[in-house]
Amino acid sequence: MDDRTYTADAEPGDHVTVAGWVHEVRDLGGIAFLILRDKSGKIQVKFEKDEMPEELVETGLGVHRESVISVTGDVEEEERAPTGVEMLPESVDVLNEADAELPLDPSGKVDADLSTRLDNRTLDLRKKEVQAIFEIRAEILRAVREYFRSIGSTEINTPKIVATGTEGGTELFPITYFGEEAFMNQSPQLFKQLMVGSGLERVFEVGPIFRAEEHNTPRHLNEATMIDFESAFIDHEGAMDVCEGTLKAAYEAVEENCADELELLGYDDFGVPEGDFPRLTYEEAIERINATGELDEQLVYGDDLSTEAERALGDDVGGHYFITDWPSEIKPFYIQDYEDDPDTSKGFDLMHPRMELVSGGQREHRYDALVEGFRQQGLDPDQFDYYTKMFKYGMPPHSGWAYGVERLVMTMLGLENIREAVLFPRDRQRLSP
Ligand code: ATP
Ligand code: AMO
Repeated sequence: MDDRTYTADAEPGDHVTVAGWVHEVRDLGGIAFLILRDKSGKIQVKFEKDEMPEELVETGLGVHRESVISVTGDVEEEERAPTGVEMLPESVDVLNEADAELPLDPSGKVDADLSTRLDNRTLDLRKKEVQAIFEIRAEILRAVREYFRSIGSTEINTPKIVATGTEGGTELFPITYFGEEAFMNQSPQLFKQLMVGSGLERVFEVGPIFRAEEHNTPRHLNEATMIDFESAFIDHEGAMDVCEGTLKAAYEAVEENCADELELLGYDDFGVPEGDFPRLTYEEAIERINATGELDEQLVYGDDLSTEAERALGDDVGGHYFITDWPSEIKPFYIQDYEDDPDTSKGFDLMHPRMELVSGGQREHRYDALVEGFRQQGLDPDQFDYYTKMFKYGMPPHSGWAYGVERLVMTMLGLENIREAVLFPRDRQRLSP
């Protein structure tokens, strides 16, 4: 592809061209070192002022930090060099000189706040420990796709410009679509359900969702990535099995394939969650939360769980767990209720001790009950005709769920802020870069 050698592959005795960024220049007088950095690592380039052409030394040592250069020369063993080898340059090409003043120090010697880092994400991502987050994110998505394929699930892509919301009207971003009102999609929910009624039966999607969340929090984004799963002929218990399997597959892959990245992030005890995740009913969950005595006010049946309540329960359980059997009225119209207990739904959440990771459930597949569900939530079923009518032509019983990718990365790596798990986060204050 290209004829440069990665710094990590440069062996003593080789004659190579390496290319990358000027990490550091150290001038000790008669001798000077330039540290060149590329994706694979770093290499020391030695300049001996009395023995090398003046022009070469001037070019090599005059270049600003973070400039892009390529260096050609011999590689030699050198015990005192940081990596045990160094290069003796024959030529140095400055491919693009960087400004002398940088808005962010990629060597990490000078701390920067998150906002400065996000404003200069390109420079921020020159730090190995920041890169590590995105290598791990990529590995999670690879592993999850492999897991889905292993259980016979087909990857789909559904529209992101849509006519209706699904997860509550207030969080929609409206747009104009050739003079008509349209919205950015909040969730692939209705489309993935339509696909279980197609010949595909079992599907997944990794894609963006858009939500006009009112507040700035460390765990909400206005554009997030979701891993959605939906399958015909499984109930909510079966969906939880797949949900748990997906999480474990992601953790196992990271443990197996991202040792270097985990080390950079300071993990020496990264563990794959073990055992079956507890499945608490909503009723058990609120009893347990009340029993912790952590809340100022006791929860009563029907309350949604506040952040404090989630934390109290998370501390009490101490690992991942499901909350099942939510009151029907706090779950969306597409979740099915128990036949013998219509006030209780087959919806569930997967929780990490710090926050919610997944919502899911068994879906209402019976046309009449579905349309009634719309009415009960104050939605006009006619607006959703494109969706509901397919329930008249052979829609199987089905279940599914969705993970927020950034929350998965954040909780797996113990990140303080969800923005650290996205390249270019969108929040109330941030529309660029
Ligand atoms: P999702 O939005 O996907 O449902 P979530 O973690 O926000 O995930 P919710 O059930 O909506 O789950 O909210 C749980 C709690 O989190 C709420 O009771 C509230 O205390 C807090 N919370 C949710 N959204 C916000 C927000 N935008 N700003 C501040 N706090 C919020
Ligand atoms: P829900 O709205 O709970 O469910 O979203 C599923 C998961 O997506 C993540 N998530 C977010 N992450 C960051 N910022 C946000 N603003 C944000 N909103 C959601 C969370 C959450 O648990 N259609 C259902 C899923 C289903 O039933 O299949 C849905 O969208 O991790």
